[in-house]
Amino acid sequence: MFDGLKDKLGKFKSDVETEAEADADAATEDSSDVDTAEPTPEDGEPSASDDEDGPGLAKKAALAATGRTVITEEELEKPLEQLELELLSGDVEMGVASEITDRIREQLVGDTRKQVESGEQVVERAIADALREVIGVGQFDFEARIDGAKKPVVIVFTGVNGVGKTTSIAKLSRWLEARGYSSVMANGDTYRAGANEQIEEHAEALGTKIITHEQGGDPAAVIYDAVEYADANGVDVVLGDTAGRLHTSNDLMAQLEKIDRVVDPDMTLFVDEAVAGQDATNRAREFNDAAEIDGAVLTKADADSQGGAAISIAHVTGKPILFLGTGQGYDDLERFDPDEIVDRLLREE
Ligand SMILES: Nc1nc2c(ncn2[C@@H]2O[C@H](COP(=O)(O)OP(=O)(O)OP(=O)(O)O)[C@@H](O)[C@H]2O)c(=O)[nH]1
Ligand SMILES: [Mg+2]
Repeated sequence: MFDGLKDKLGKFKSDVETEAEADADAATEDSSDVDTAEPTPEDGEPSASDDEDGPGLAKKAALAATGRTVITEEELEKPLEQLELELLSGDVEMGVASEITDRIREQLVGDTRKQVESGEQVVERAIADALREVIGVGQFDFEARIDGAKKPVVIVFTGVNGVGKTTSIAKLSRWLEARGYSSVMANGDTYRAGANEQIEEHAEALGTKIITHEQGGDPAAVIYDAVEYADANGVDVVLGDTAGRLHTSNDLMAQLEKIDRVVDPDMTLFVDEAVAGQDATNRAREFNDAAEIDGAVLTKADADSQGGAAISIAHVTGKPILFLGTGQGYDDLERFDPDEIVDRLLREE
């Protein structure tokens, strides 16, 4: 999963190592006659060997002799620049790429490494911390939110056509059922021919109640009916589908705004596919502007994607990715866990 990103991060790790080692070697050769007993200048004044770029070679040698060394900003510059370019080419949004590299720089520059912890571990920790900060934006406990909310909890799904909204609704119905919550689906996609039949098939396979109106009907009215059904029948969650395409994208946004106004959902989840990369990130921003989202579902994480959308969407919208779609089956839905994603991205195989 997200192999493009994984490769790029791995390359950065080894780039920094190579730079740091080359400099450390130079330092040891250059300063065999320096007193290596004291790693830092006693009086806090810059030592004679310090230059504008940070600790001088003599000081690095001194630190190395005591089992400690520092990574300088200079050593990091090239690999960081390279990483930023690689992230951009891997569909990471520009602001997110510089946020990641800034955080890594901040954490690594001047970091005093102990020999017990290899340089690689220090670099890996810096990357992990930076990624976790960026992709963990806004995370909340989805199940706890469902549990604590007044029933029925109304969730509306938005996103462009073909990204996996309807499939994700079906998967979430299964996910909720497994945790003891009943649900009703509402087909707010009254635009596309065949939309009713498609969602009805899912409902039948899952044994979930489905509310539909005729094609061309008012989507807000369908979801509203489902809320009334849920109210009357003690159903916990309403899962409202929406059209992915109307005559124009302005019509689509206006329709979503109307649903938002009329139904006033407890949560709006934006759905997009990992394979759409930067486009998915841009759409997340656009949809969030039209009908504020509470979180995102990133589908097709099983298909070969760079991973840029997975690490950009939360930072760009301020709303977390809550679920990953990992296949076409009803059970192919995972909670998006930032720690787990970071582990996967940095794990060596
Ligand atoms: N591999 C894979 N395929 C998926 C995933 N989620 C959805 N799909 C497939 O993507 C296709 C489109 O899914 P839909 O759920 O119909 O997409 P939609 O957003 O409802 O599309 P519209 O109703 O046209 O707007 C289907 O063939 C799904 O099986 C996923 O996580 N992984
Ligand atoms: Mg659909």
